[in-house]
Amino acid sequence: MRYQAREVGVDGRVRLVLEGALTARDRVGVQDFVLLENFNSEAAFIENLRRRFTENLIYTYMGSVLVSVNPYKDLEIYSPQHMERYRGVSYYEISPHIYALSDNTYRAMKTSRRDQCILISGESGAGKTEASKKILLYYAVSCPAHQRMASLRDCLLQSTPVLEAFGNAKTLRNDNSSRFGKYMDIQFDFRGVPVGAHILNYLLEKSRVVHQNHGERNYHVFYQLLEGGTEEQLLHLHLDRNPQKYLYLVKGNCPRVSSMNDKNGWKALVKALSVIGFTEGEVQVGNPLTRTHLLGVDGAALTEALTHKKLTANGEEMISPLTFEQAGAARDALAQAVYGRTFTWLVEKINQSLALDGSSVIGLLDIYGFEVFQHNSFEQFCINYCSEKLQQLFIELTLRSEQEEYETEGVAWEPVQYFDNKVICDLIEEKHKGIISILDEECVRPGEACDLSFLEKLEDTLGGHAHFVTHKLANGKTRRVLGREEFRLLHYAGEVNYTVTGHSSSVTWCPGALQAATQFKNSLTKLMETLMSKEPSYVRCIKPNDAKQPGRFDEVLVRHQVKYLGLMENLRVRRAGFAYRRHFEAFLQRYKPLCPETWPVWQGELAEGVSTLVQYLGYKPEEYKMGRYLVLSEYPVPEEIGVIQAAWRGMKARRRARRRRDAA
Ligand code: AD9
Ligand code: MG
Repeated sequence: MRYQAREVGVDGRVRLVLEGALTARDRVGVQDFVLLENFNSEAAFIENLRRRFTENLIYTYMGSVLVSVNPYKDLEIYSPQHMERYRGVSYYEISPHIYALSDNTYRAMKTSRRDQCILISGESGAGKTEASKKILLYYAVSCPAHQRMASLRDCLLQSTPVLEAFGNAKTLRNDNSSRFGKYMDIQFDFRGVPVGAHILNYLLEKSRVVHQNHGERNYHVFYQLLEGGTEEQLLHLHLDRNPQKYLYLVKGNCPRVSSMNDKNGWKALVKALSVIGFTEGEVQVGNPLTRTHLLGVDGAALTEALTHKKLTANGEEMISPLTFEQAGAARDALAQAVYGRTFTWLVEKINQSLALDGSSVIGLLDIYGFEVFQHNSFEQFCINYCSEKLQQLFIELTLRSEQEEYETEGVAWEPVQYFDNKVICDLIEEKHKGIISILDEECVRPGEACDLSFLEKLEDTLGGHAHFVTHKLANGKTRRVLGREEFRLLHYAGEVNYTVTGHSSSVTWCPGALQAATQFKNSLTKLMETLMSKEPSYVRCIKPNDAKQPGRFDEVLVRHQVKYLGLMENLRVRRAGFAYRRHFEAFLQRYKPLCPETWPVWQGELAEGVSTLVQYLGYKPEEYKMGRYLVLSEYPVPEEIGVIQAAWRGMKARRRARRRRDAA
């Protein structure tokens, strides 16, 4: 008798499927793309995703990569019972889940003692932040903890509502869009108990504080405060409940979001702040952009500073009034600076409450996703640049390193071609001739730095680049019309037109971007180094539709993401080699009860033991390869679940019987 495959039902149970049997697989697809019969076909790949999505099976593996499709509805799959089900179980034994990935990463950290990281990617609204919250929840709830660690656990979990209130906002792509990047190190002690954490935040989108596009909102916290704050609090802050009364909240003309409850958001925020240890005074002043006395400055002095400028001419200082627009710009700049500092201060406070080093680390990266709007400014440029870097890291670590592993193991394979987005990363960040360098130079140029001269400089330097287009360079040959104040980048994930001039001074490139771009580039470089030093796991998030609706699977949209995420290439690399690989020792240890020659102890060479075992298990020669240290096969030992369990059960029963006999 021979099992063809195992499948995991909707109930999470494993069934062994007999050869030739018609299965539920036709309905729910395969749980690992590696098992797809037609693994070269993009249509089959998408059909598999669709089938599973329809059955509420939002997770699918591709080897050790977890692909996740946003269900846009709450699924009953994240309970403590589910956590329990995934604890200590291997990938293939139970239906794919974000908890399985969390648990495997945790165990890898414990057994290998190597730092791990989980990289979550996907475009805006694909489900990255939700995934990262589930992972955090899994570690907070299911890892062993000491009594005194209970407070750490609470701080860990409560950091999310605080950072989301101040750092997330409704955009056209996502009602709860992260407007900052977040990398969190979770520290574990040698027993695997979480003992501390540290958060690094990346470039908060500050222009949102003073300007929102139509249909978008400012940061959640403002609406939460107005909706949920007590009369007393609002009085103290001189605030009116109606958000439409505030210049900084009306621009998007969207005070309410149907999927959000601002009143509850406020309650959650206040609770979270107190758990983390903010004092009552801090909680109130923590809401910036109010009256001058709350900023702790003299009102008259501030007014003077915001409406006048100091000039030095012929060695003499002169004070001259600003125009209405200039004064507005000064006020906006101040508001953004205050908000930016408040955010940094919040992160510092949270870090203080979590500070404690452990012996190993799991890093969790949830960063803003690729986004395209009608108008894209400097901040979209940074966000999309970040997305490019993350894709580059993925390519580096999976497509490239995986192929190199076959080489090291001496296994023959057909090299897989893929699009390497390094060319776009270089276009943005290369020294002297990348966009960021040019921007920097333009911003420090004596005289009036201007957005349009920046654009001209870009044209001069990057004119011939395949991924860079402007109105002048396009010669009318492009699909979407380009304005005279725009340049277009052909990103790995799609085309984006960036406007170099802004609708207000807050969103222009020069000199507002001065240093910011270089700083951002440097912090990203550092982040990539941190991630490279750890063993990575991946969650690739896919957005099923643009309407934020449950049950809708837009094939065109999904196909586009499958393409640019490089999932087909990723699968080909997995399949070209062997999906399943284990070190000789681990393989022998696990499967030795299945073969009389290797049980209970194999005395000879490890490789020989493994060969003996696979041959005994009936593997055909083309179904496995012996590498230098690894045994690679197309599928895991099929009988793994049923037979191994039976074997171990038998062994335990025999041992019990022996003990009973000895006792007697
Ligand atoms: V952005 O780049 O920060 O704009 P994300 O982070 O990728 O984006 P997010 O996790 O915020 O997207 O998901 C968007 C919305 O989809 C959430 O607010 C939920 O309403 C919905 N979502 C995402 N994942 C899940 C899930 N596993 N279960 C239920 C989900 N709903
Ligand atoms: Mg997010």
